[in-house]
Amino acid sequence: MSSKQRLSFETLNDLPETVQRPSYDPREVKAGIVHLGVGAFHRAHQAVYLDDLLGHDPQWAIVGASLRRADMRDALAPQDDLYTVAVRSGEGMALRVVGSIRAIHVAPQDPEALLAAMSDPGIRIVSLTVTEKGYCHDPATGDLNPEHPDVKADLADPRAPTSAPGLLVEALRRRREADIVPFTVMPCDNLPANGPTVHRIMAQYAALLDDDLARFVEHDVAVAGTMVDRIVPATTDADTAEIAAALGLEDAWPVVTEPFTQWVIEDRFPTGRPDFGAVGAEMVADVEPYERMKLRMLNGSHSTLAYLGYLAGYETVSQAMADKAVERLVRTMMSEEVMPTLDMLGTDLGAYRDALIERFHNPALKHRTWQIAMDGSQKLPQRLLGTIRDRLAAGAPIDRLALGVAAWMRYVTGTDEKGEPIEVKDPLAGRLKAIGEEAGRDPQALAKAYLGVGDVFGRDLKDDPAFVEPVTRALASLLQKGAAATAADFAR
Ligand code: CS2
Repeated sequence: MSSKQRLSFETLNDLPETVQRPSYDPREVKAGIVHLGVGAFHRAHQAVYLDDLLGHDPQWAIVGASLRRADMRDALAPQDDLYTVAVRSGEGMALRVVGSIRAIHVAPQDPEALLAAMSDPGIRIVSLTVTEKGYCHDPATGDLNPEHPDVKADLADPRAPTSAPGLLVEALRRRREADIVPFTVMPCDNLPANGPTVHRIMAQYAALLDDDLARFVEHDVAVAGTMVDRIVPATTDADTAEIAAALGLEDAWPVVTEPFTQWVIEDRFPTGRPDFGAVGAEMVADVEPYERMKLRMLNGSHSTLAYLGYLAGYETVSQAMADKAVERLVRTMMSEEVMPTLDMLGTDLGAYRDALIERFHNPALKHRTWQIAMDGSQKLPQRLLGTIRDRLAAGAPIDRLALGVAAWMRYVTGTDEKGEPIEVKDPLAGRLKAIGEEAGRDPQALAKAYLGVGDVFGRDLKDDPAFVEPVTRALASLLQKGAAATAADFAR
């Protein structure tokens, strides 16, 4: 770092006038929420809504936790947990310093401190962004995976858990024992039906410990599902340097995002909640239609763009979108294959699609295809396969969706079109690579081998010719012609 001063309580007043800063005194607020998974997404999304909220209600500050690494805590602690959100668009960069996160725990270093925070009567919500794989479930069924190594470790030592289900259930058990009302759990990850899914995973975990605890988790704990949306690429060193120059202060880990933000929350908080509606969140009785729309339209397109785009040699989403064939492919996939599966009364899906296309084009966001390609085995079911199942049930074609699936298969073989290795990040990466090596480059054999991965495809799809044939055709084209030419063919 250079000799510039660090962002902190002390230096808040030195910021340029153009930088928005907390409208409240971050030293005076009270914690009401524990958040598991203080990554870039949480800091650019929920923490920003709460930063707005603290201006009129100081009892909802966030105590954050990292479930694996200490790097976020180490970066933010010397700056009083303040950090910058940089909103990038064609119009430039708008900066804002956020103060809603008031502490960060590192679970593996001190699980007791985190559990104590979660058991504090002042905490009424525990929210999560731990990514799809953080829930330790089987992505095809949505059930807890009792064989998951973190789950096994927590079951062996349930009072000192480190997994998300383990921490939630242990904290709820402690509250119950101490006669403190349970917190409401609020998952903010891109899981299908994230409320019911997380509730089920917690109850299944609890059932492996004690039936009575499982009944309590099932009946006396509320889980509020949410739909969250904001594109937040990983911060680069160039971003950090540019932001420091604009602030006149060092910020070790700012976040970069787009202007758009959306948060839809199921209104199910029996023990109290902030007035989320006052700061722009939408409170609804049933969040599932919103989640389905967002997962299938935005994230389904994103994953397709990630695999096809990466294979075609595009480093970022906006570069892939600048290829007219790719843009057309994504647009027609949404219009013809995804939108007919959605039942969104009162929402103009065409306008939603057009807005997504515009967001994907944002040239100021360097959102790497490789970043979105991560953890595909955990993402595919809710992003593409649910849509595909609905289309198959309706006897409707799925060619473009099948191309998305085939592009994932081609990607996880671990070798790109030039024969260079791809750094595949996925909990199943090793297995997926081995499958690719064993099956070779015959499209039929390769598709068949990948379709046998039950954690992703379940048991129903691999024997359905209406699914297997288009996937195999698309994979054959990817292997023979490459991603760019295949996208052009499928865009027609
Ligand atoms: C992306 C999402 O990385 C990914 O898988 O598809 O993080 C996406 O940017 C967000 O869901 C947007 O709300």
